[in-house]
Amino acid sequence: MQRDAFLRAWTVPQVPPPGPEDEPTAHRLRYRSVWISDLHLGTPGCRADALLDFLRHVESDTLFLVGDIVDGWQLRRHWYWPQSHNDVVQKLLRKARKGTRVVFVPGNHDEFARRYVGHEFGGIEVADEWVHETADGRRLWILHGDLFDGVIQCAKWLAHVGDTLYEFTLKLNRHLNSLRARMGLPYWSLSKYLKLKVKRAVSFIGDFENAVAREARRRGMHGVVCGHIHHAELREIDGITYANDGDWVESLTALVEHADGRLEIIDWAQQLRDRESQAAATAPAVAEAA
Ligand SMILES: [Mn+2]
Repeated sequence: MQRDAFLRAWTVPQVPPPGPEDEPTAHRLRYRSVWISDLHLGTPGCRADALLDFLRHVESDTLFLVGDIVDGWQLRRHWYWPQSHNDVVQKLLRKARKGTRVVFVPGNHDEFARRYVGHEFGGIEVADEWVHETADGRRLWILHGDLFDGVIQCAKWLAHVGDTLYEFTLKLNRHLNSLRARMGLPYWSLSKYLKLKVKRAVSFIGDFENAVAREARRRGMHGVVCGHIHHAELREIDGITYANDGDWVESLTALVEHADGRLEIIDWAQQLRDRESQAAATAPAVAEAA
């Protein structure tokens, strides 16, 4: 035994070996439960690389896949399945094999999986919905959430582009109305019309959240966890905990339960940005040392 090597092991910060991805890393996070949904594997929109990074860093006793995991709708129209999407599936199966309880609650885009409710494949349990008890004894109803869609969903996209679109329509409105004036037509506000649409889309999110929370209360739950609307949220609605784990197309978010039952939304896009800026900050120091 080299004494120097022994001492170094205690005094020099340990850098994890650049081994296989599944080796423990320095940034490993551990939670009691993790909820992710709306991965939309099988579509170019899925941020599989960020998701893989998340799955490599985050461990949990239970992992809930809250629907729209594989996008069967888009795959039927157009086959898109790159290696990274395969890696995500492999990673999920591996977690199930290594002792994580993985529960899959199908959504509308992977409704084909609803046929397998009550079964399991590769250690992943499939269920229509689920009731999870937190470490502090709260009962959470888990579902994808598509059952609560209103008819105004078609206007949903407007909520995302709202502001930019609004500025643009103001401009367009001016041109349109000078044209209308020349044609002898009365003033008509395009921006007002669209703003109403955007407002309706924003209220769709609110309506959805209220409807889900109301149903959770009716079922005697303390809270509800869902996905579907790609809008991460964690708040109280009339005494019911409403939690939405977001998505892995735009927001790159997950919901986690800490060991004491506390819930939190994890923003992995922010994680990645932090790590990037950290790497940029330490890069010159490394160069100096070399
Ligand atoms: Mn959905």
